[in-house]
Amino acid sequence: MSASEFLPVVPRPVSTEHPGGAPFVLAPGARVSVAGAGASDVAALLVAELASDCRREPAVVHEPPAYGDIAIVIADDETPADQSAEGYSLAVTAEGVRIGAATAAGAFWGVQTLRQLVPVECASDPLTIDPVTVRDSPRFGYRGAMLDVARHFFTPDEVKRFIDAIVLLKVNHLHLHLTDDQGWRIHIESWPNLTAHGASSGSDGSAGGFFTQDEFRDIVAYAAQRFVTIVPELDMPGHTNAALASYPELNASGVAAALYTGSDVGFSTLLVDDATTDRFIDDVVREVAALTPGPYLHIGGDECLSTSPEDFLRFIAKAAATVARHGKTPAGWHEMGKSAELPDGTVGQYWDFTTPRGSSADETLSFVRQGGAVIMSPSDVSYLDIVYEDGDEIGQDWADGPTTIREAYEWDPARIVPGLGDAHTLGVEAPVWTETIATIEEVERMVFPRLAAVAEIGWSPAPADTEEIVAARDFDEFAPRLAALGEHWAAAGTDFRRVPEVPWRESVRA
Ligand code: TNX
Repeated sequence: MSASEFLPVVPRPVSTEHPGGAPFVLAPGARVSVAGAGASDVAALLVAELASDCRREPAVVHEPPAYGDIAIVIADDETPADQSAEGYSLAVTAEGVRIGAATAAGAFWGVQTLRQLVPVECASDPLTIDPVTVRDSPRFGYRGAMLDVARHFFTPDEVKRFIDAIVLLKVNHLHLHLTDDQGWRIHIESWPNLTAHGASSGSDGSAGGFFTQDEFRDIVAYAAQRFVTIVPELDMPGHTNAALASYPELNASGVAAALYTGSDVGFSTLLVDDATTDRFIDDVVREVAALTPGPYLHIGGDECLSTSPEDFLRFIAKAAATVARHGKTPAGWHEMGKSAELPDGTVGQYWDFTTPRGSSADETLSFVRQGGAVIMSPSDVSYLDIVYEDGDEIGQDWADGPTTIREAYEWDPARIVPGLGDAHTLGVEAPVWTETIATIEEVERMVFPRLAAVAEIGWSPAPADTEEIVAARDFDEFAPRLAALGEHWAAAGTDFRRVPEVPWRESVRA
């Protein structure tokens, strides 16, 4: 590949051709020509980006493109060869830019590729793009990030800012960890003290906070406009101290627990086979299911060190059935696979290491045996709260930390749990837990650039089938593309860690 063929795009597209010739120039008077259902909404998002980044606001027209226009075409005959619902094509020539897709989502991902090709100096310099043809579609339908709003709370505006940043990487699911020992963050009409009291605390004595149901609906709608599905998590039966602090009747002692602001895990549990607890689960699941148009409702199930093994099995079978009864597909951390009574299709989320320990692999395959699928979040490479370097002030190191950008890149979801192939893998997700992370800027410095690595693993084709995963993914090829992305992050005001392995451009070095 010659330097002129370098395409500074993350995730790396499936195929790229460089026909050569004169570049595309976005001239004054250029328009965005739209055709097909949903194209004008996608065009509006593109125009908003061009307006804020480049101070150009092309008109959106429902007419065939003229010379120099940007066309967005959504039509059945744009379906990619692999039939992917999210695929797109992008052609840049002197005559114009054309994004073609069978769905609005595909067109939106094509727009994200285009945004990365627009020079960051577009506000002052001519906006030119070298000719290129891209054909692209994702390896996995589920490319996720998880934000823990329970330990430290993040406001709706901060969550939207996070959504804006993840879509540039074609991440299409945002898992919100809404409840934990330190706080309950979603208002529940039938159990109002969960937020009146249980939202008033946070890690390290932080202020807490919660989403009203209207605010949550607004986040869901904002995400949906950007083709992101919100996956709400109500973690149970462990990680429930905030609920236990809000309602004495949920406690074995009949006395409300104290609010908790530390970082221990595994000390709290809901009661099992208890009528009040059953009513509680039914109510919170019903209300959150009603706020959630997406298919999944995550019920946690991790680190239940204070629940007996027998109680855990009974609890999980009942809680997962409750989710299914309210019309959602249950999802949970891989420990939930201990249960052989999961509703058909229950999704498991693997969070053990890239080399499985104990029974984690078998618990993960249990979801497949029960008709479900798996999301891969190996904690030693995809946990974004793990420190980058020894001595970092923010972050944890329990998951074989530090986790460098290279480690976040050099793994593959099909090579972790023996017997789990792509067919039963929904995709990948990178979580950011926030015990030590107090502000959205700190979140961004932990998330970026490592989320770009996980997003590429979720989108781009699997590496060639070699034994040596390190050889199969070429970090040296990835790093210059990250450097280009760094300029876009800096221009967009997204913070990121200037890790030493990436040749960041002079202009973005902090
Ligand atoms: C483990 S991963 C947890 C979280 C912590 C995280 C800290 C998982 C399912 N549970 O409760 O916040 O480690 O890195």
